[in-house]
Amino acid sequence: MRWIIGALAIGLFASQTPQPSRPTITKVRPPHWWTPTNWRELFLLCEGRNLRGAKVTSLSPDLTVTKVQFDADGRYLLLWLRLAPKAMPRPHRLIVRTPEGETTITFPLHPRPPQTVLGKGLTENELIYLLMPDRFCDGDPTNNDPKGLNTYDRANPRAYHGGDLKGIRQCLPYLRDLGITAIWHTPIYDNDDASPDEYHGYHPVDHFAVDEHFGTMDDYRALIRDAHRFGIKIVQDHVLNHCGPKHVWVTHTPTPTWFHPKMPADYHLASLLSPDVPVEVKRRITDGWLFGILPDLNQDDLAVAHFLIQHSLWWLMETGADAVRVDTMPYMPRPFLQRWRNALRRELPHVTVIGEVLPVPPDARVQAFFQGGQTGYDGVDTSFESVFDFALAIAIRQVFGRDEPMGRLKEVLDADTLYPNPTRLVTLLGNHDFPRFMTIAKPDRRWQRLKLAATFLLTMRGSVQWYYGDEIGMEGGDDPDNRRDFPGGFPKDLRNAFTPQGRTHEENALWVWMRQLFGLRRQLPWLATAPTHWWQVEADTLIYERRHKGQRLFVLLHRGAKPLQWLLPAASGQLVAGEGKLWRSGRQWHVWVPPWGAALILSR
Ligand SMILES: [Ca+2]
Ligand SMILES: [Ca+2]
Ligand SMILES: [Ca+2]
Ligand SMILES: [Ca+2]
Repeated sequence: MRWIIGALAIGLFASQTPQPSRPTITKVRPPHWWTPTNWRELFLLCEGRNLRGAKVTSLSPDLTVTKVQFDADGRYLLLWLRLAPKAMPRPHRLIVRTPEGETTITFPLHPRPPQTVLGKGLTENELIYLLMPDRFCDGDPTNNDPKGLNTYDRANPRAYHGGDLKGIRQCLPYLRDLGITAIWHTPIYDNDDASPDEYHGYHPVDHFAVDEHFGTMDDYRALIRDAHRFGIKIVQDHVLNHCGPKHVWVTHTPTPTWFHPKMPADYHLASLLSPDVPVEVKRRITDGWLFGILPDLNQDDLAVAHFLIQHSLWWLMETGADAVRVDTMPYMPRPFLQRWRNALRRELPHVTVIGEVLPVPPDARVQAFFQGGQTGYDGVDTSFESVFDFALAIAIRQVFGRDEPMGRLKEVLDADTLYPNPTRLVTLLGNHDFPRFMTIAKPDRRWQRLKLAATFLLTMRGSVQWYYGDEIGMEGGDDPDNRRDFPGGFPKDLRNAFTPQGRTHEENALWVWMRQLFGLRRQLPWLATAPTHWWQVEADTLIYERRHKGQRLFVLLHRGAKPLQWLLPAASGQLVAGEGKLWRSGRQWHVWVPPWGAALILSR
């Protein structure tokens, strides 16, 4: 009797769920690719059920299956394909078979977009405006709590505030009027739907989707299309080092070596510079989990490396973005960085990249080690055009914000010999990881301090990155206070600082000054690359000249108690910006600059 009951029970179970172990596939990453492409060894990470033991057959002559892997739980199928050089742009079918059944993967190859809509890359003279999509402008209040999970709370600095891609698009005229030439936005990957504190986008749970709070892929493409029409380029923010703590990979890893074992990261980046530092010490930097919580991807696992390289190619091909900013660059193995960079160049020769290399304390040697154009002791040339110049940023903040002697700026610039290409550095006053300049500046003369700092930044070598809201002197302490909402970008805001009427007198004066500096910079693009001649370097006075083919720009920055007087070492001159005076007596030109003033004089 007992065996009959047992058989009945099995029979009942089987009838409730017919074919209990038939293979299914719910997600394929990347979801599609392009043809023709130079990236022809394609890796598909397929998610589903009952995939253990699967065999895969291609029904397309354009796709050859070269390797099939799966995890012990049958949750992932890791599929390696070779694309024919002239593969047809159409859906291609693959059959996945296990002894229990079969399923089909339909994998589309899209026609490769024409070169005219693909990324143009950044020039040396780019003026890059950094913004956080959640904190700039809310163009669509209907997506503010898209899943009804209470992720939206403007009173909570660690929650979504409603900013989105439509909002950025609406503000393009503002950015064009200000005079910037590119936007770098922090990541828009789908982050965990239930975690309000992931408003920043750096914790992807799906590398191939736009977060619901920011809009859709169509919204993003519309933003890029319009930005390009305005002459504004787009810099994407790619996170290659880690994924979000809530990623499904954390509980079900696709391969046993997908992540490094959990251990807190070491942040002493200078250890990477020396061949003598033991490998184990360096691996604590490259293999550790940032803040002890960010799942650290193992780029030495070939599947991980392919996944990440493809994800970068995919976003660039899909959207036509112009450049990539790479998050937490030194925390990844350098051979991988080189490989990633070269793969991008082969597919998209014009796209440029900027690495975030942020040594604490500031260290130009570490920044230089990661810039491309030189081969390190490890045999690696990262080939990254640009890294941020945090060493100079810290010095500018200390000098103009905290009264350190101005000579410190020259000292930092004297280290330019370390860099393969100092004019490709990206300079800045701060970003979303630093307290705002206005907040760290001494309370006396804060507006003049910011004005002088910005004048130095915009008249020195390198590309410039500007943090949203600094043009109206926004305040903010440590993260997340430094990520306040741009006033006027959000429903019920009491004022709109996107318009002159919505700014205070001081805010507007700074805004107008910034527009003038950005304009000057576009008018004299050689400021990014020209040599610097130092005329006067004192604690409270800095006079330097940038020279290019018969044009000379003299920059006088002065914060002494008395006005500055100086004889212009040129036969003529024109005050192009600033509150100084310039007059001629006999054959001499005299310059006068008031305390806490700046004067920019152009001679031809
Ligand atoms: Ca919104
Ligand atoms: Ca989602
Ligand atoms: Ca989400
Ligand atoms: Ca790492």
